[in-house]
Parts: sequence; structure tokens; C-alpha cells
Amino acid sequence: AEKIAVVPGSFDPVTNGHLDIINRAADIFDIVYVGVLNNSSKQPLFTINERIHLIKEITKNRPNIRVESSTGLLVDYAKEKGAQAIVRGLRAVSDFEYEMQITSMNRVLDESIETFFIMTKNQYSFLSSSIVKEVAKYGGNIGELVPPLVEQALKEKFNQK
Ligand code: COD
Repeated sequence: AEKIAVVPGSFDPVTNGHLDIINRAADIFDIVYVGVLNNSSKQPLFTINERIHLIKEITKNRPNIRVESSTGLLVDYAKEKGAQAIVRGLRAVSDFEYEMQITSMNRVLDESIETFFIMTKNQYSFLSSSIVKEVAKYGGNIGELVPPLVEQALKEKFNQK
């Protein structure tokens, strides 16, 4: 049977760190659904449709990566997709507590779905959507941190040329 994974996140916007995790998941699993979901503790800069569009464009040459959104619970979305796995990225120790909490909660909600973690590449260990937005807002160079399309989208958001 096909091995299916969901890579969930806010992706506001997608960074090279996210893309590294998505691509490595797509090397292992037959189908990867990138789930653009709501994190109720975050105030987004990009709409769901803008975030989906960016990820779709950037991953369009990998046919086993599919990009969608869902408004409900992650475990319900994973079940709907027939996924056996949720894949998350891990950066520093500071990610661990949060990841541990959501993994445990997701297991309470549905114990049949396994969560896998992929360690960030060293060069992305400091990288987050928040830090990219912060630097972009003040006109700093983010060319190494996000694809050109995302860099452009951030410039447009912040009314830079
Ligand atoms: N290197 C490697 N991995 C990275 C990097 C990097 N530089 N940056 C981010 N990542 C990883 C993150 O660790 C995460 O695994 C993934 O990429 C996405 O990151 P974010 O920050 O875009 O996404 P989050 O953490 O905001 O996503 C949270 C969810 C939206 C998945 C969560 O809120 C959720 O499941 N919402 C749906 C409702 C639900 O089910 N809630 C209950 C969960 S208990």
C-alpha cells in the first residue's frame, strides 16, 4: 500500500527550512500532503490561499507533493487523506516541548497516526517564518532563507519594490 504522510504547518510564509523537511519527507513517502492549517496562537501575514499558492509553485516539479488547506483538526485531516504519518521538523531543544505536547495530544485524539521528526539541516537551525518576516519588514536580505518567489511576495506585502 502507498505510504502517505502529512506535513502540517502554518507556513506563513514557507522558508527553505520548511522546504527541506517537505522534500526529505517526499523522498521517503509515496505521497506527501502539505497541510496549511490554522495555528490559533499565531496572527498570520499571508492568507491561506497565498500560502498555498507559494508552496504549490515552489514544489510543482515534484508530483508526489500535494498542497492543501484544512480548517479542522490535524488528525482529522490526516485520516481524510489516508495518511499513516505526520511529519514535523525539529530545530533546537526549544522546539521539543511544544512538539511533545502536540504529538501527545494528537495521539490521544487518534492513536493510529504516527508522528515522525526530521532534524533540520544545520544551516536552517535558526530559521523561522517569524524571523524572516522581521528581517524582510526592515528591508534586510533574506535571499538565502527563502525561495525568490517568497522573497518577492514579502516585498509586496511590505510595499517594497
Ligand atoms: N528547519 C526544520 N523544520 C522547520 C524549520 C526549520 N528551519 N522551521 C520550521 N520547521 C518545521 C516546524 O518544526 C514544523 O514541524 C513545520 O516546519 C511547520 O512549522 P510552522 O511554524 O509553519 O507550523 P506550526 O508549528 O505553526 O504548525 C502548527 C499546526 C498548524 C500544525 C497546529 O497548530 C495544528 O495542528 N493546527 C490544526 C488544529 C489542531 O489539530 N490542533 C491541535 C493540535 S494538538
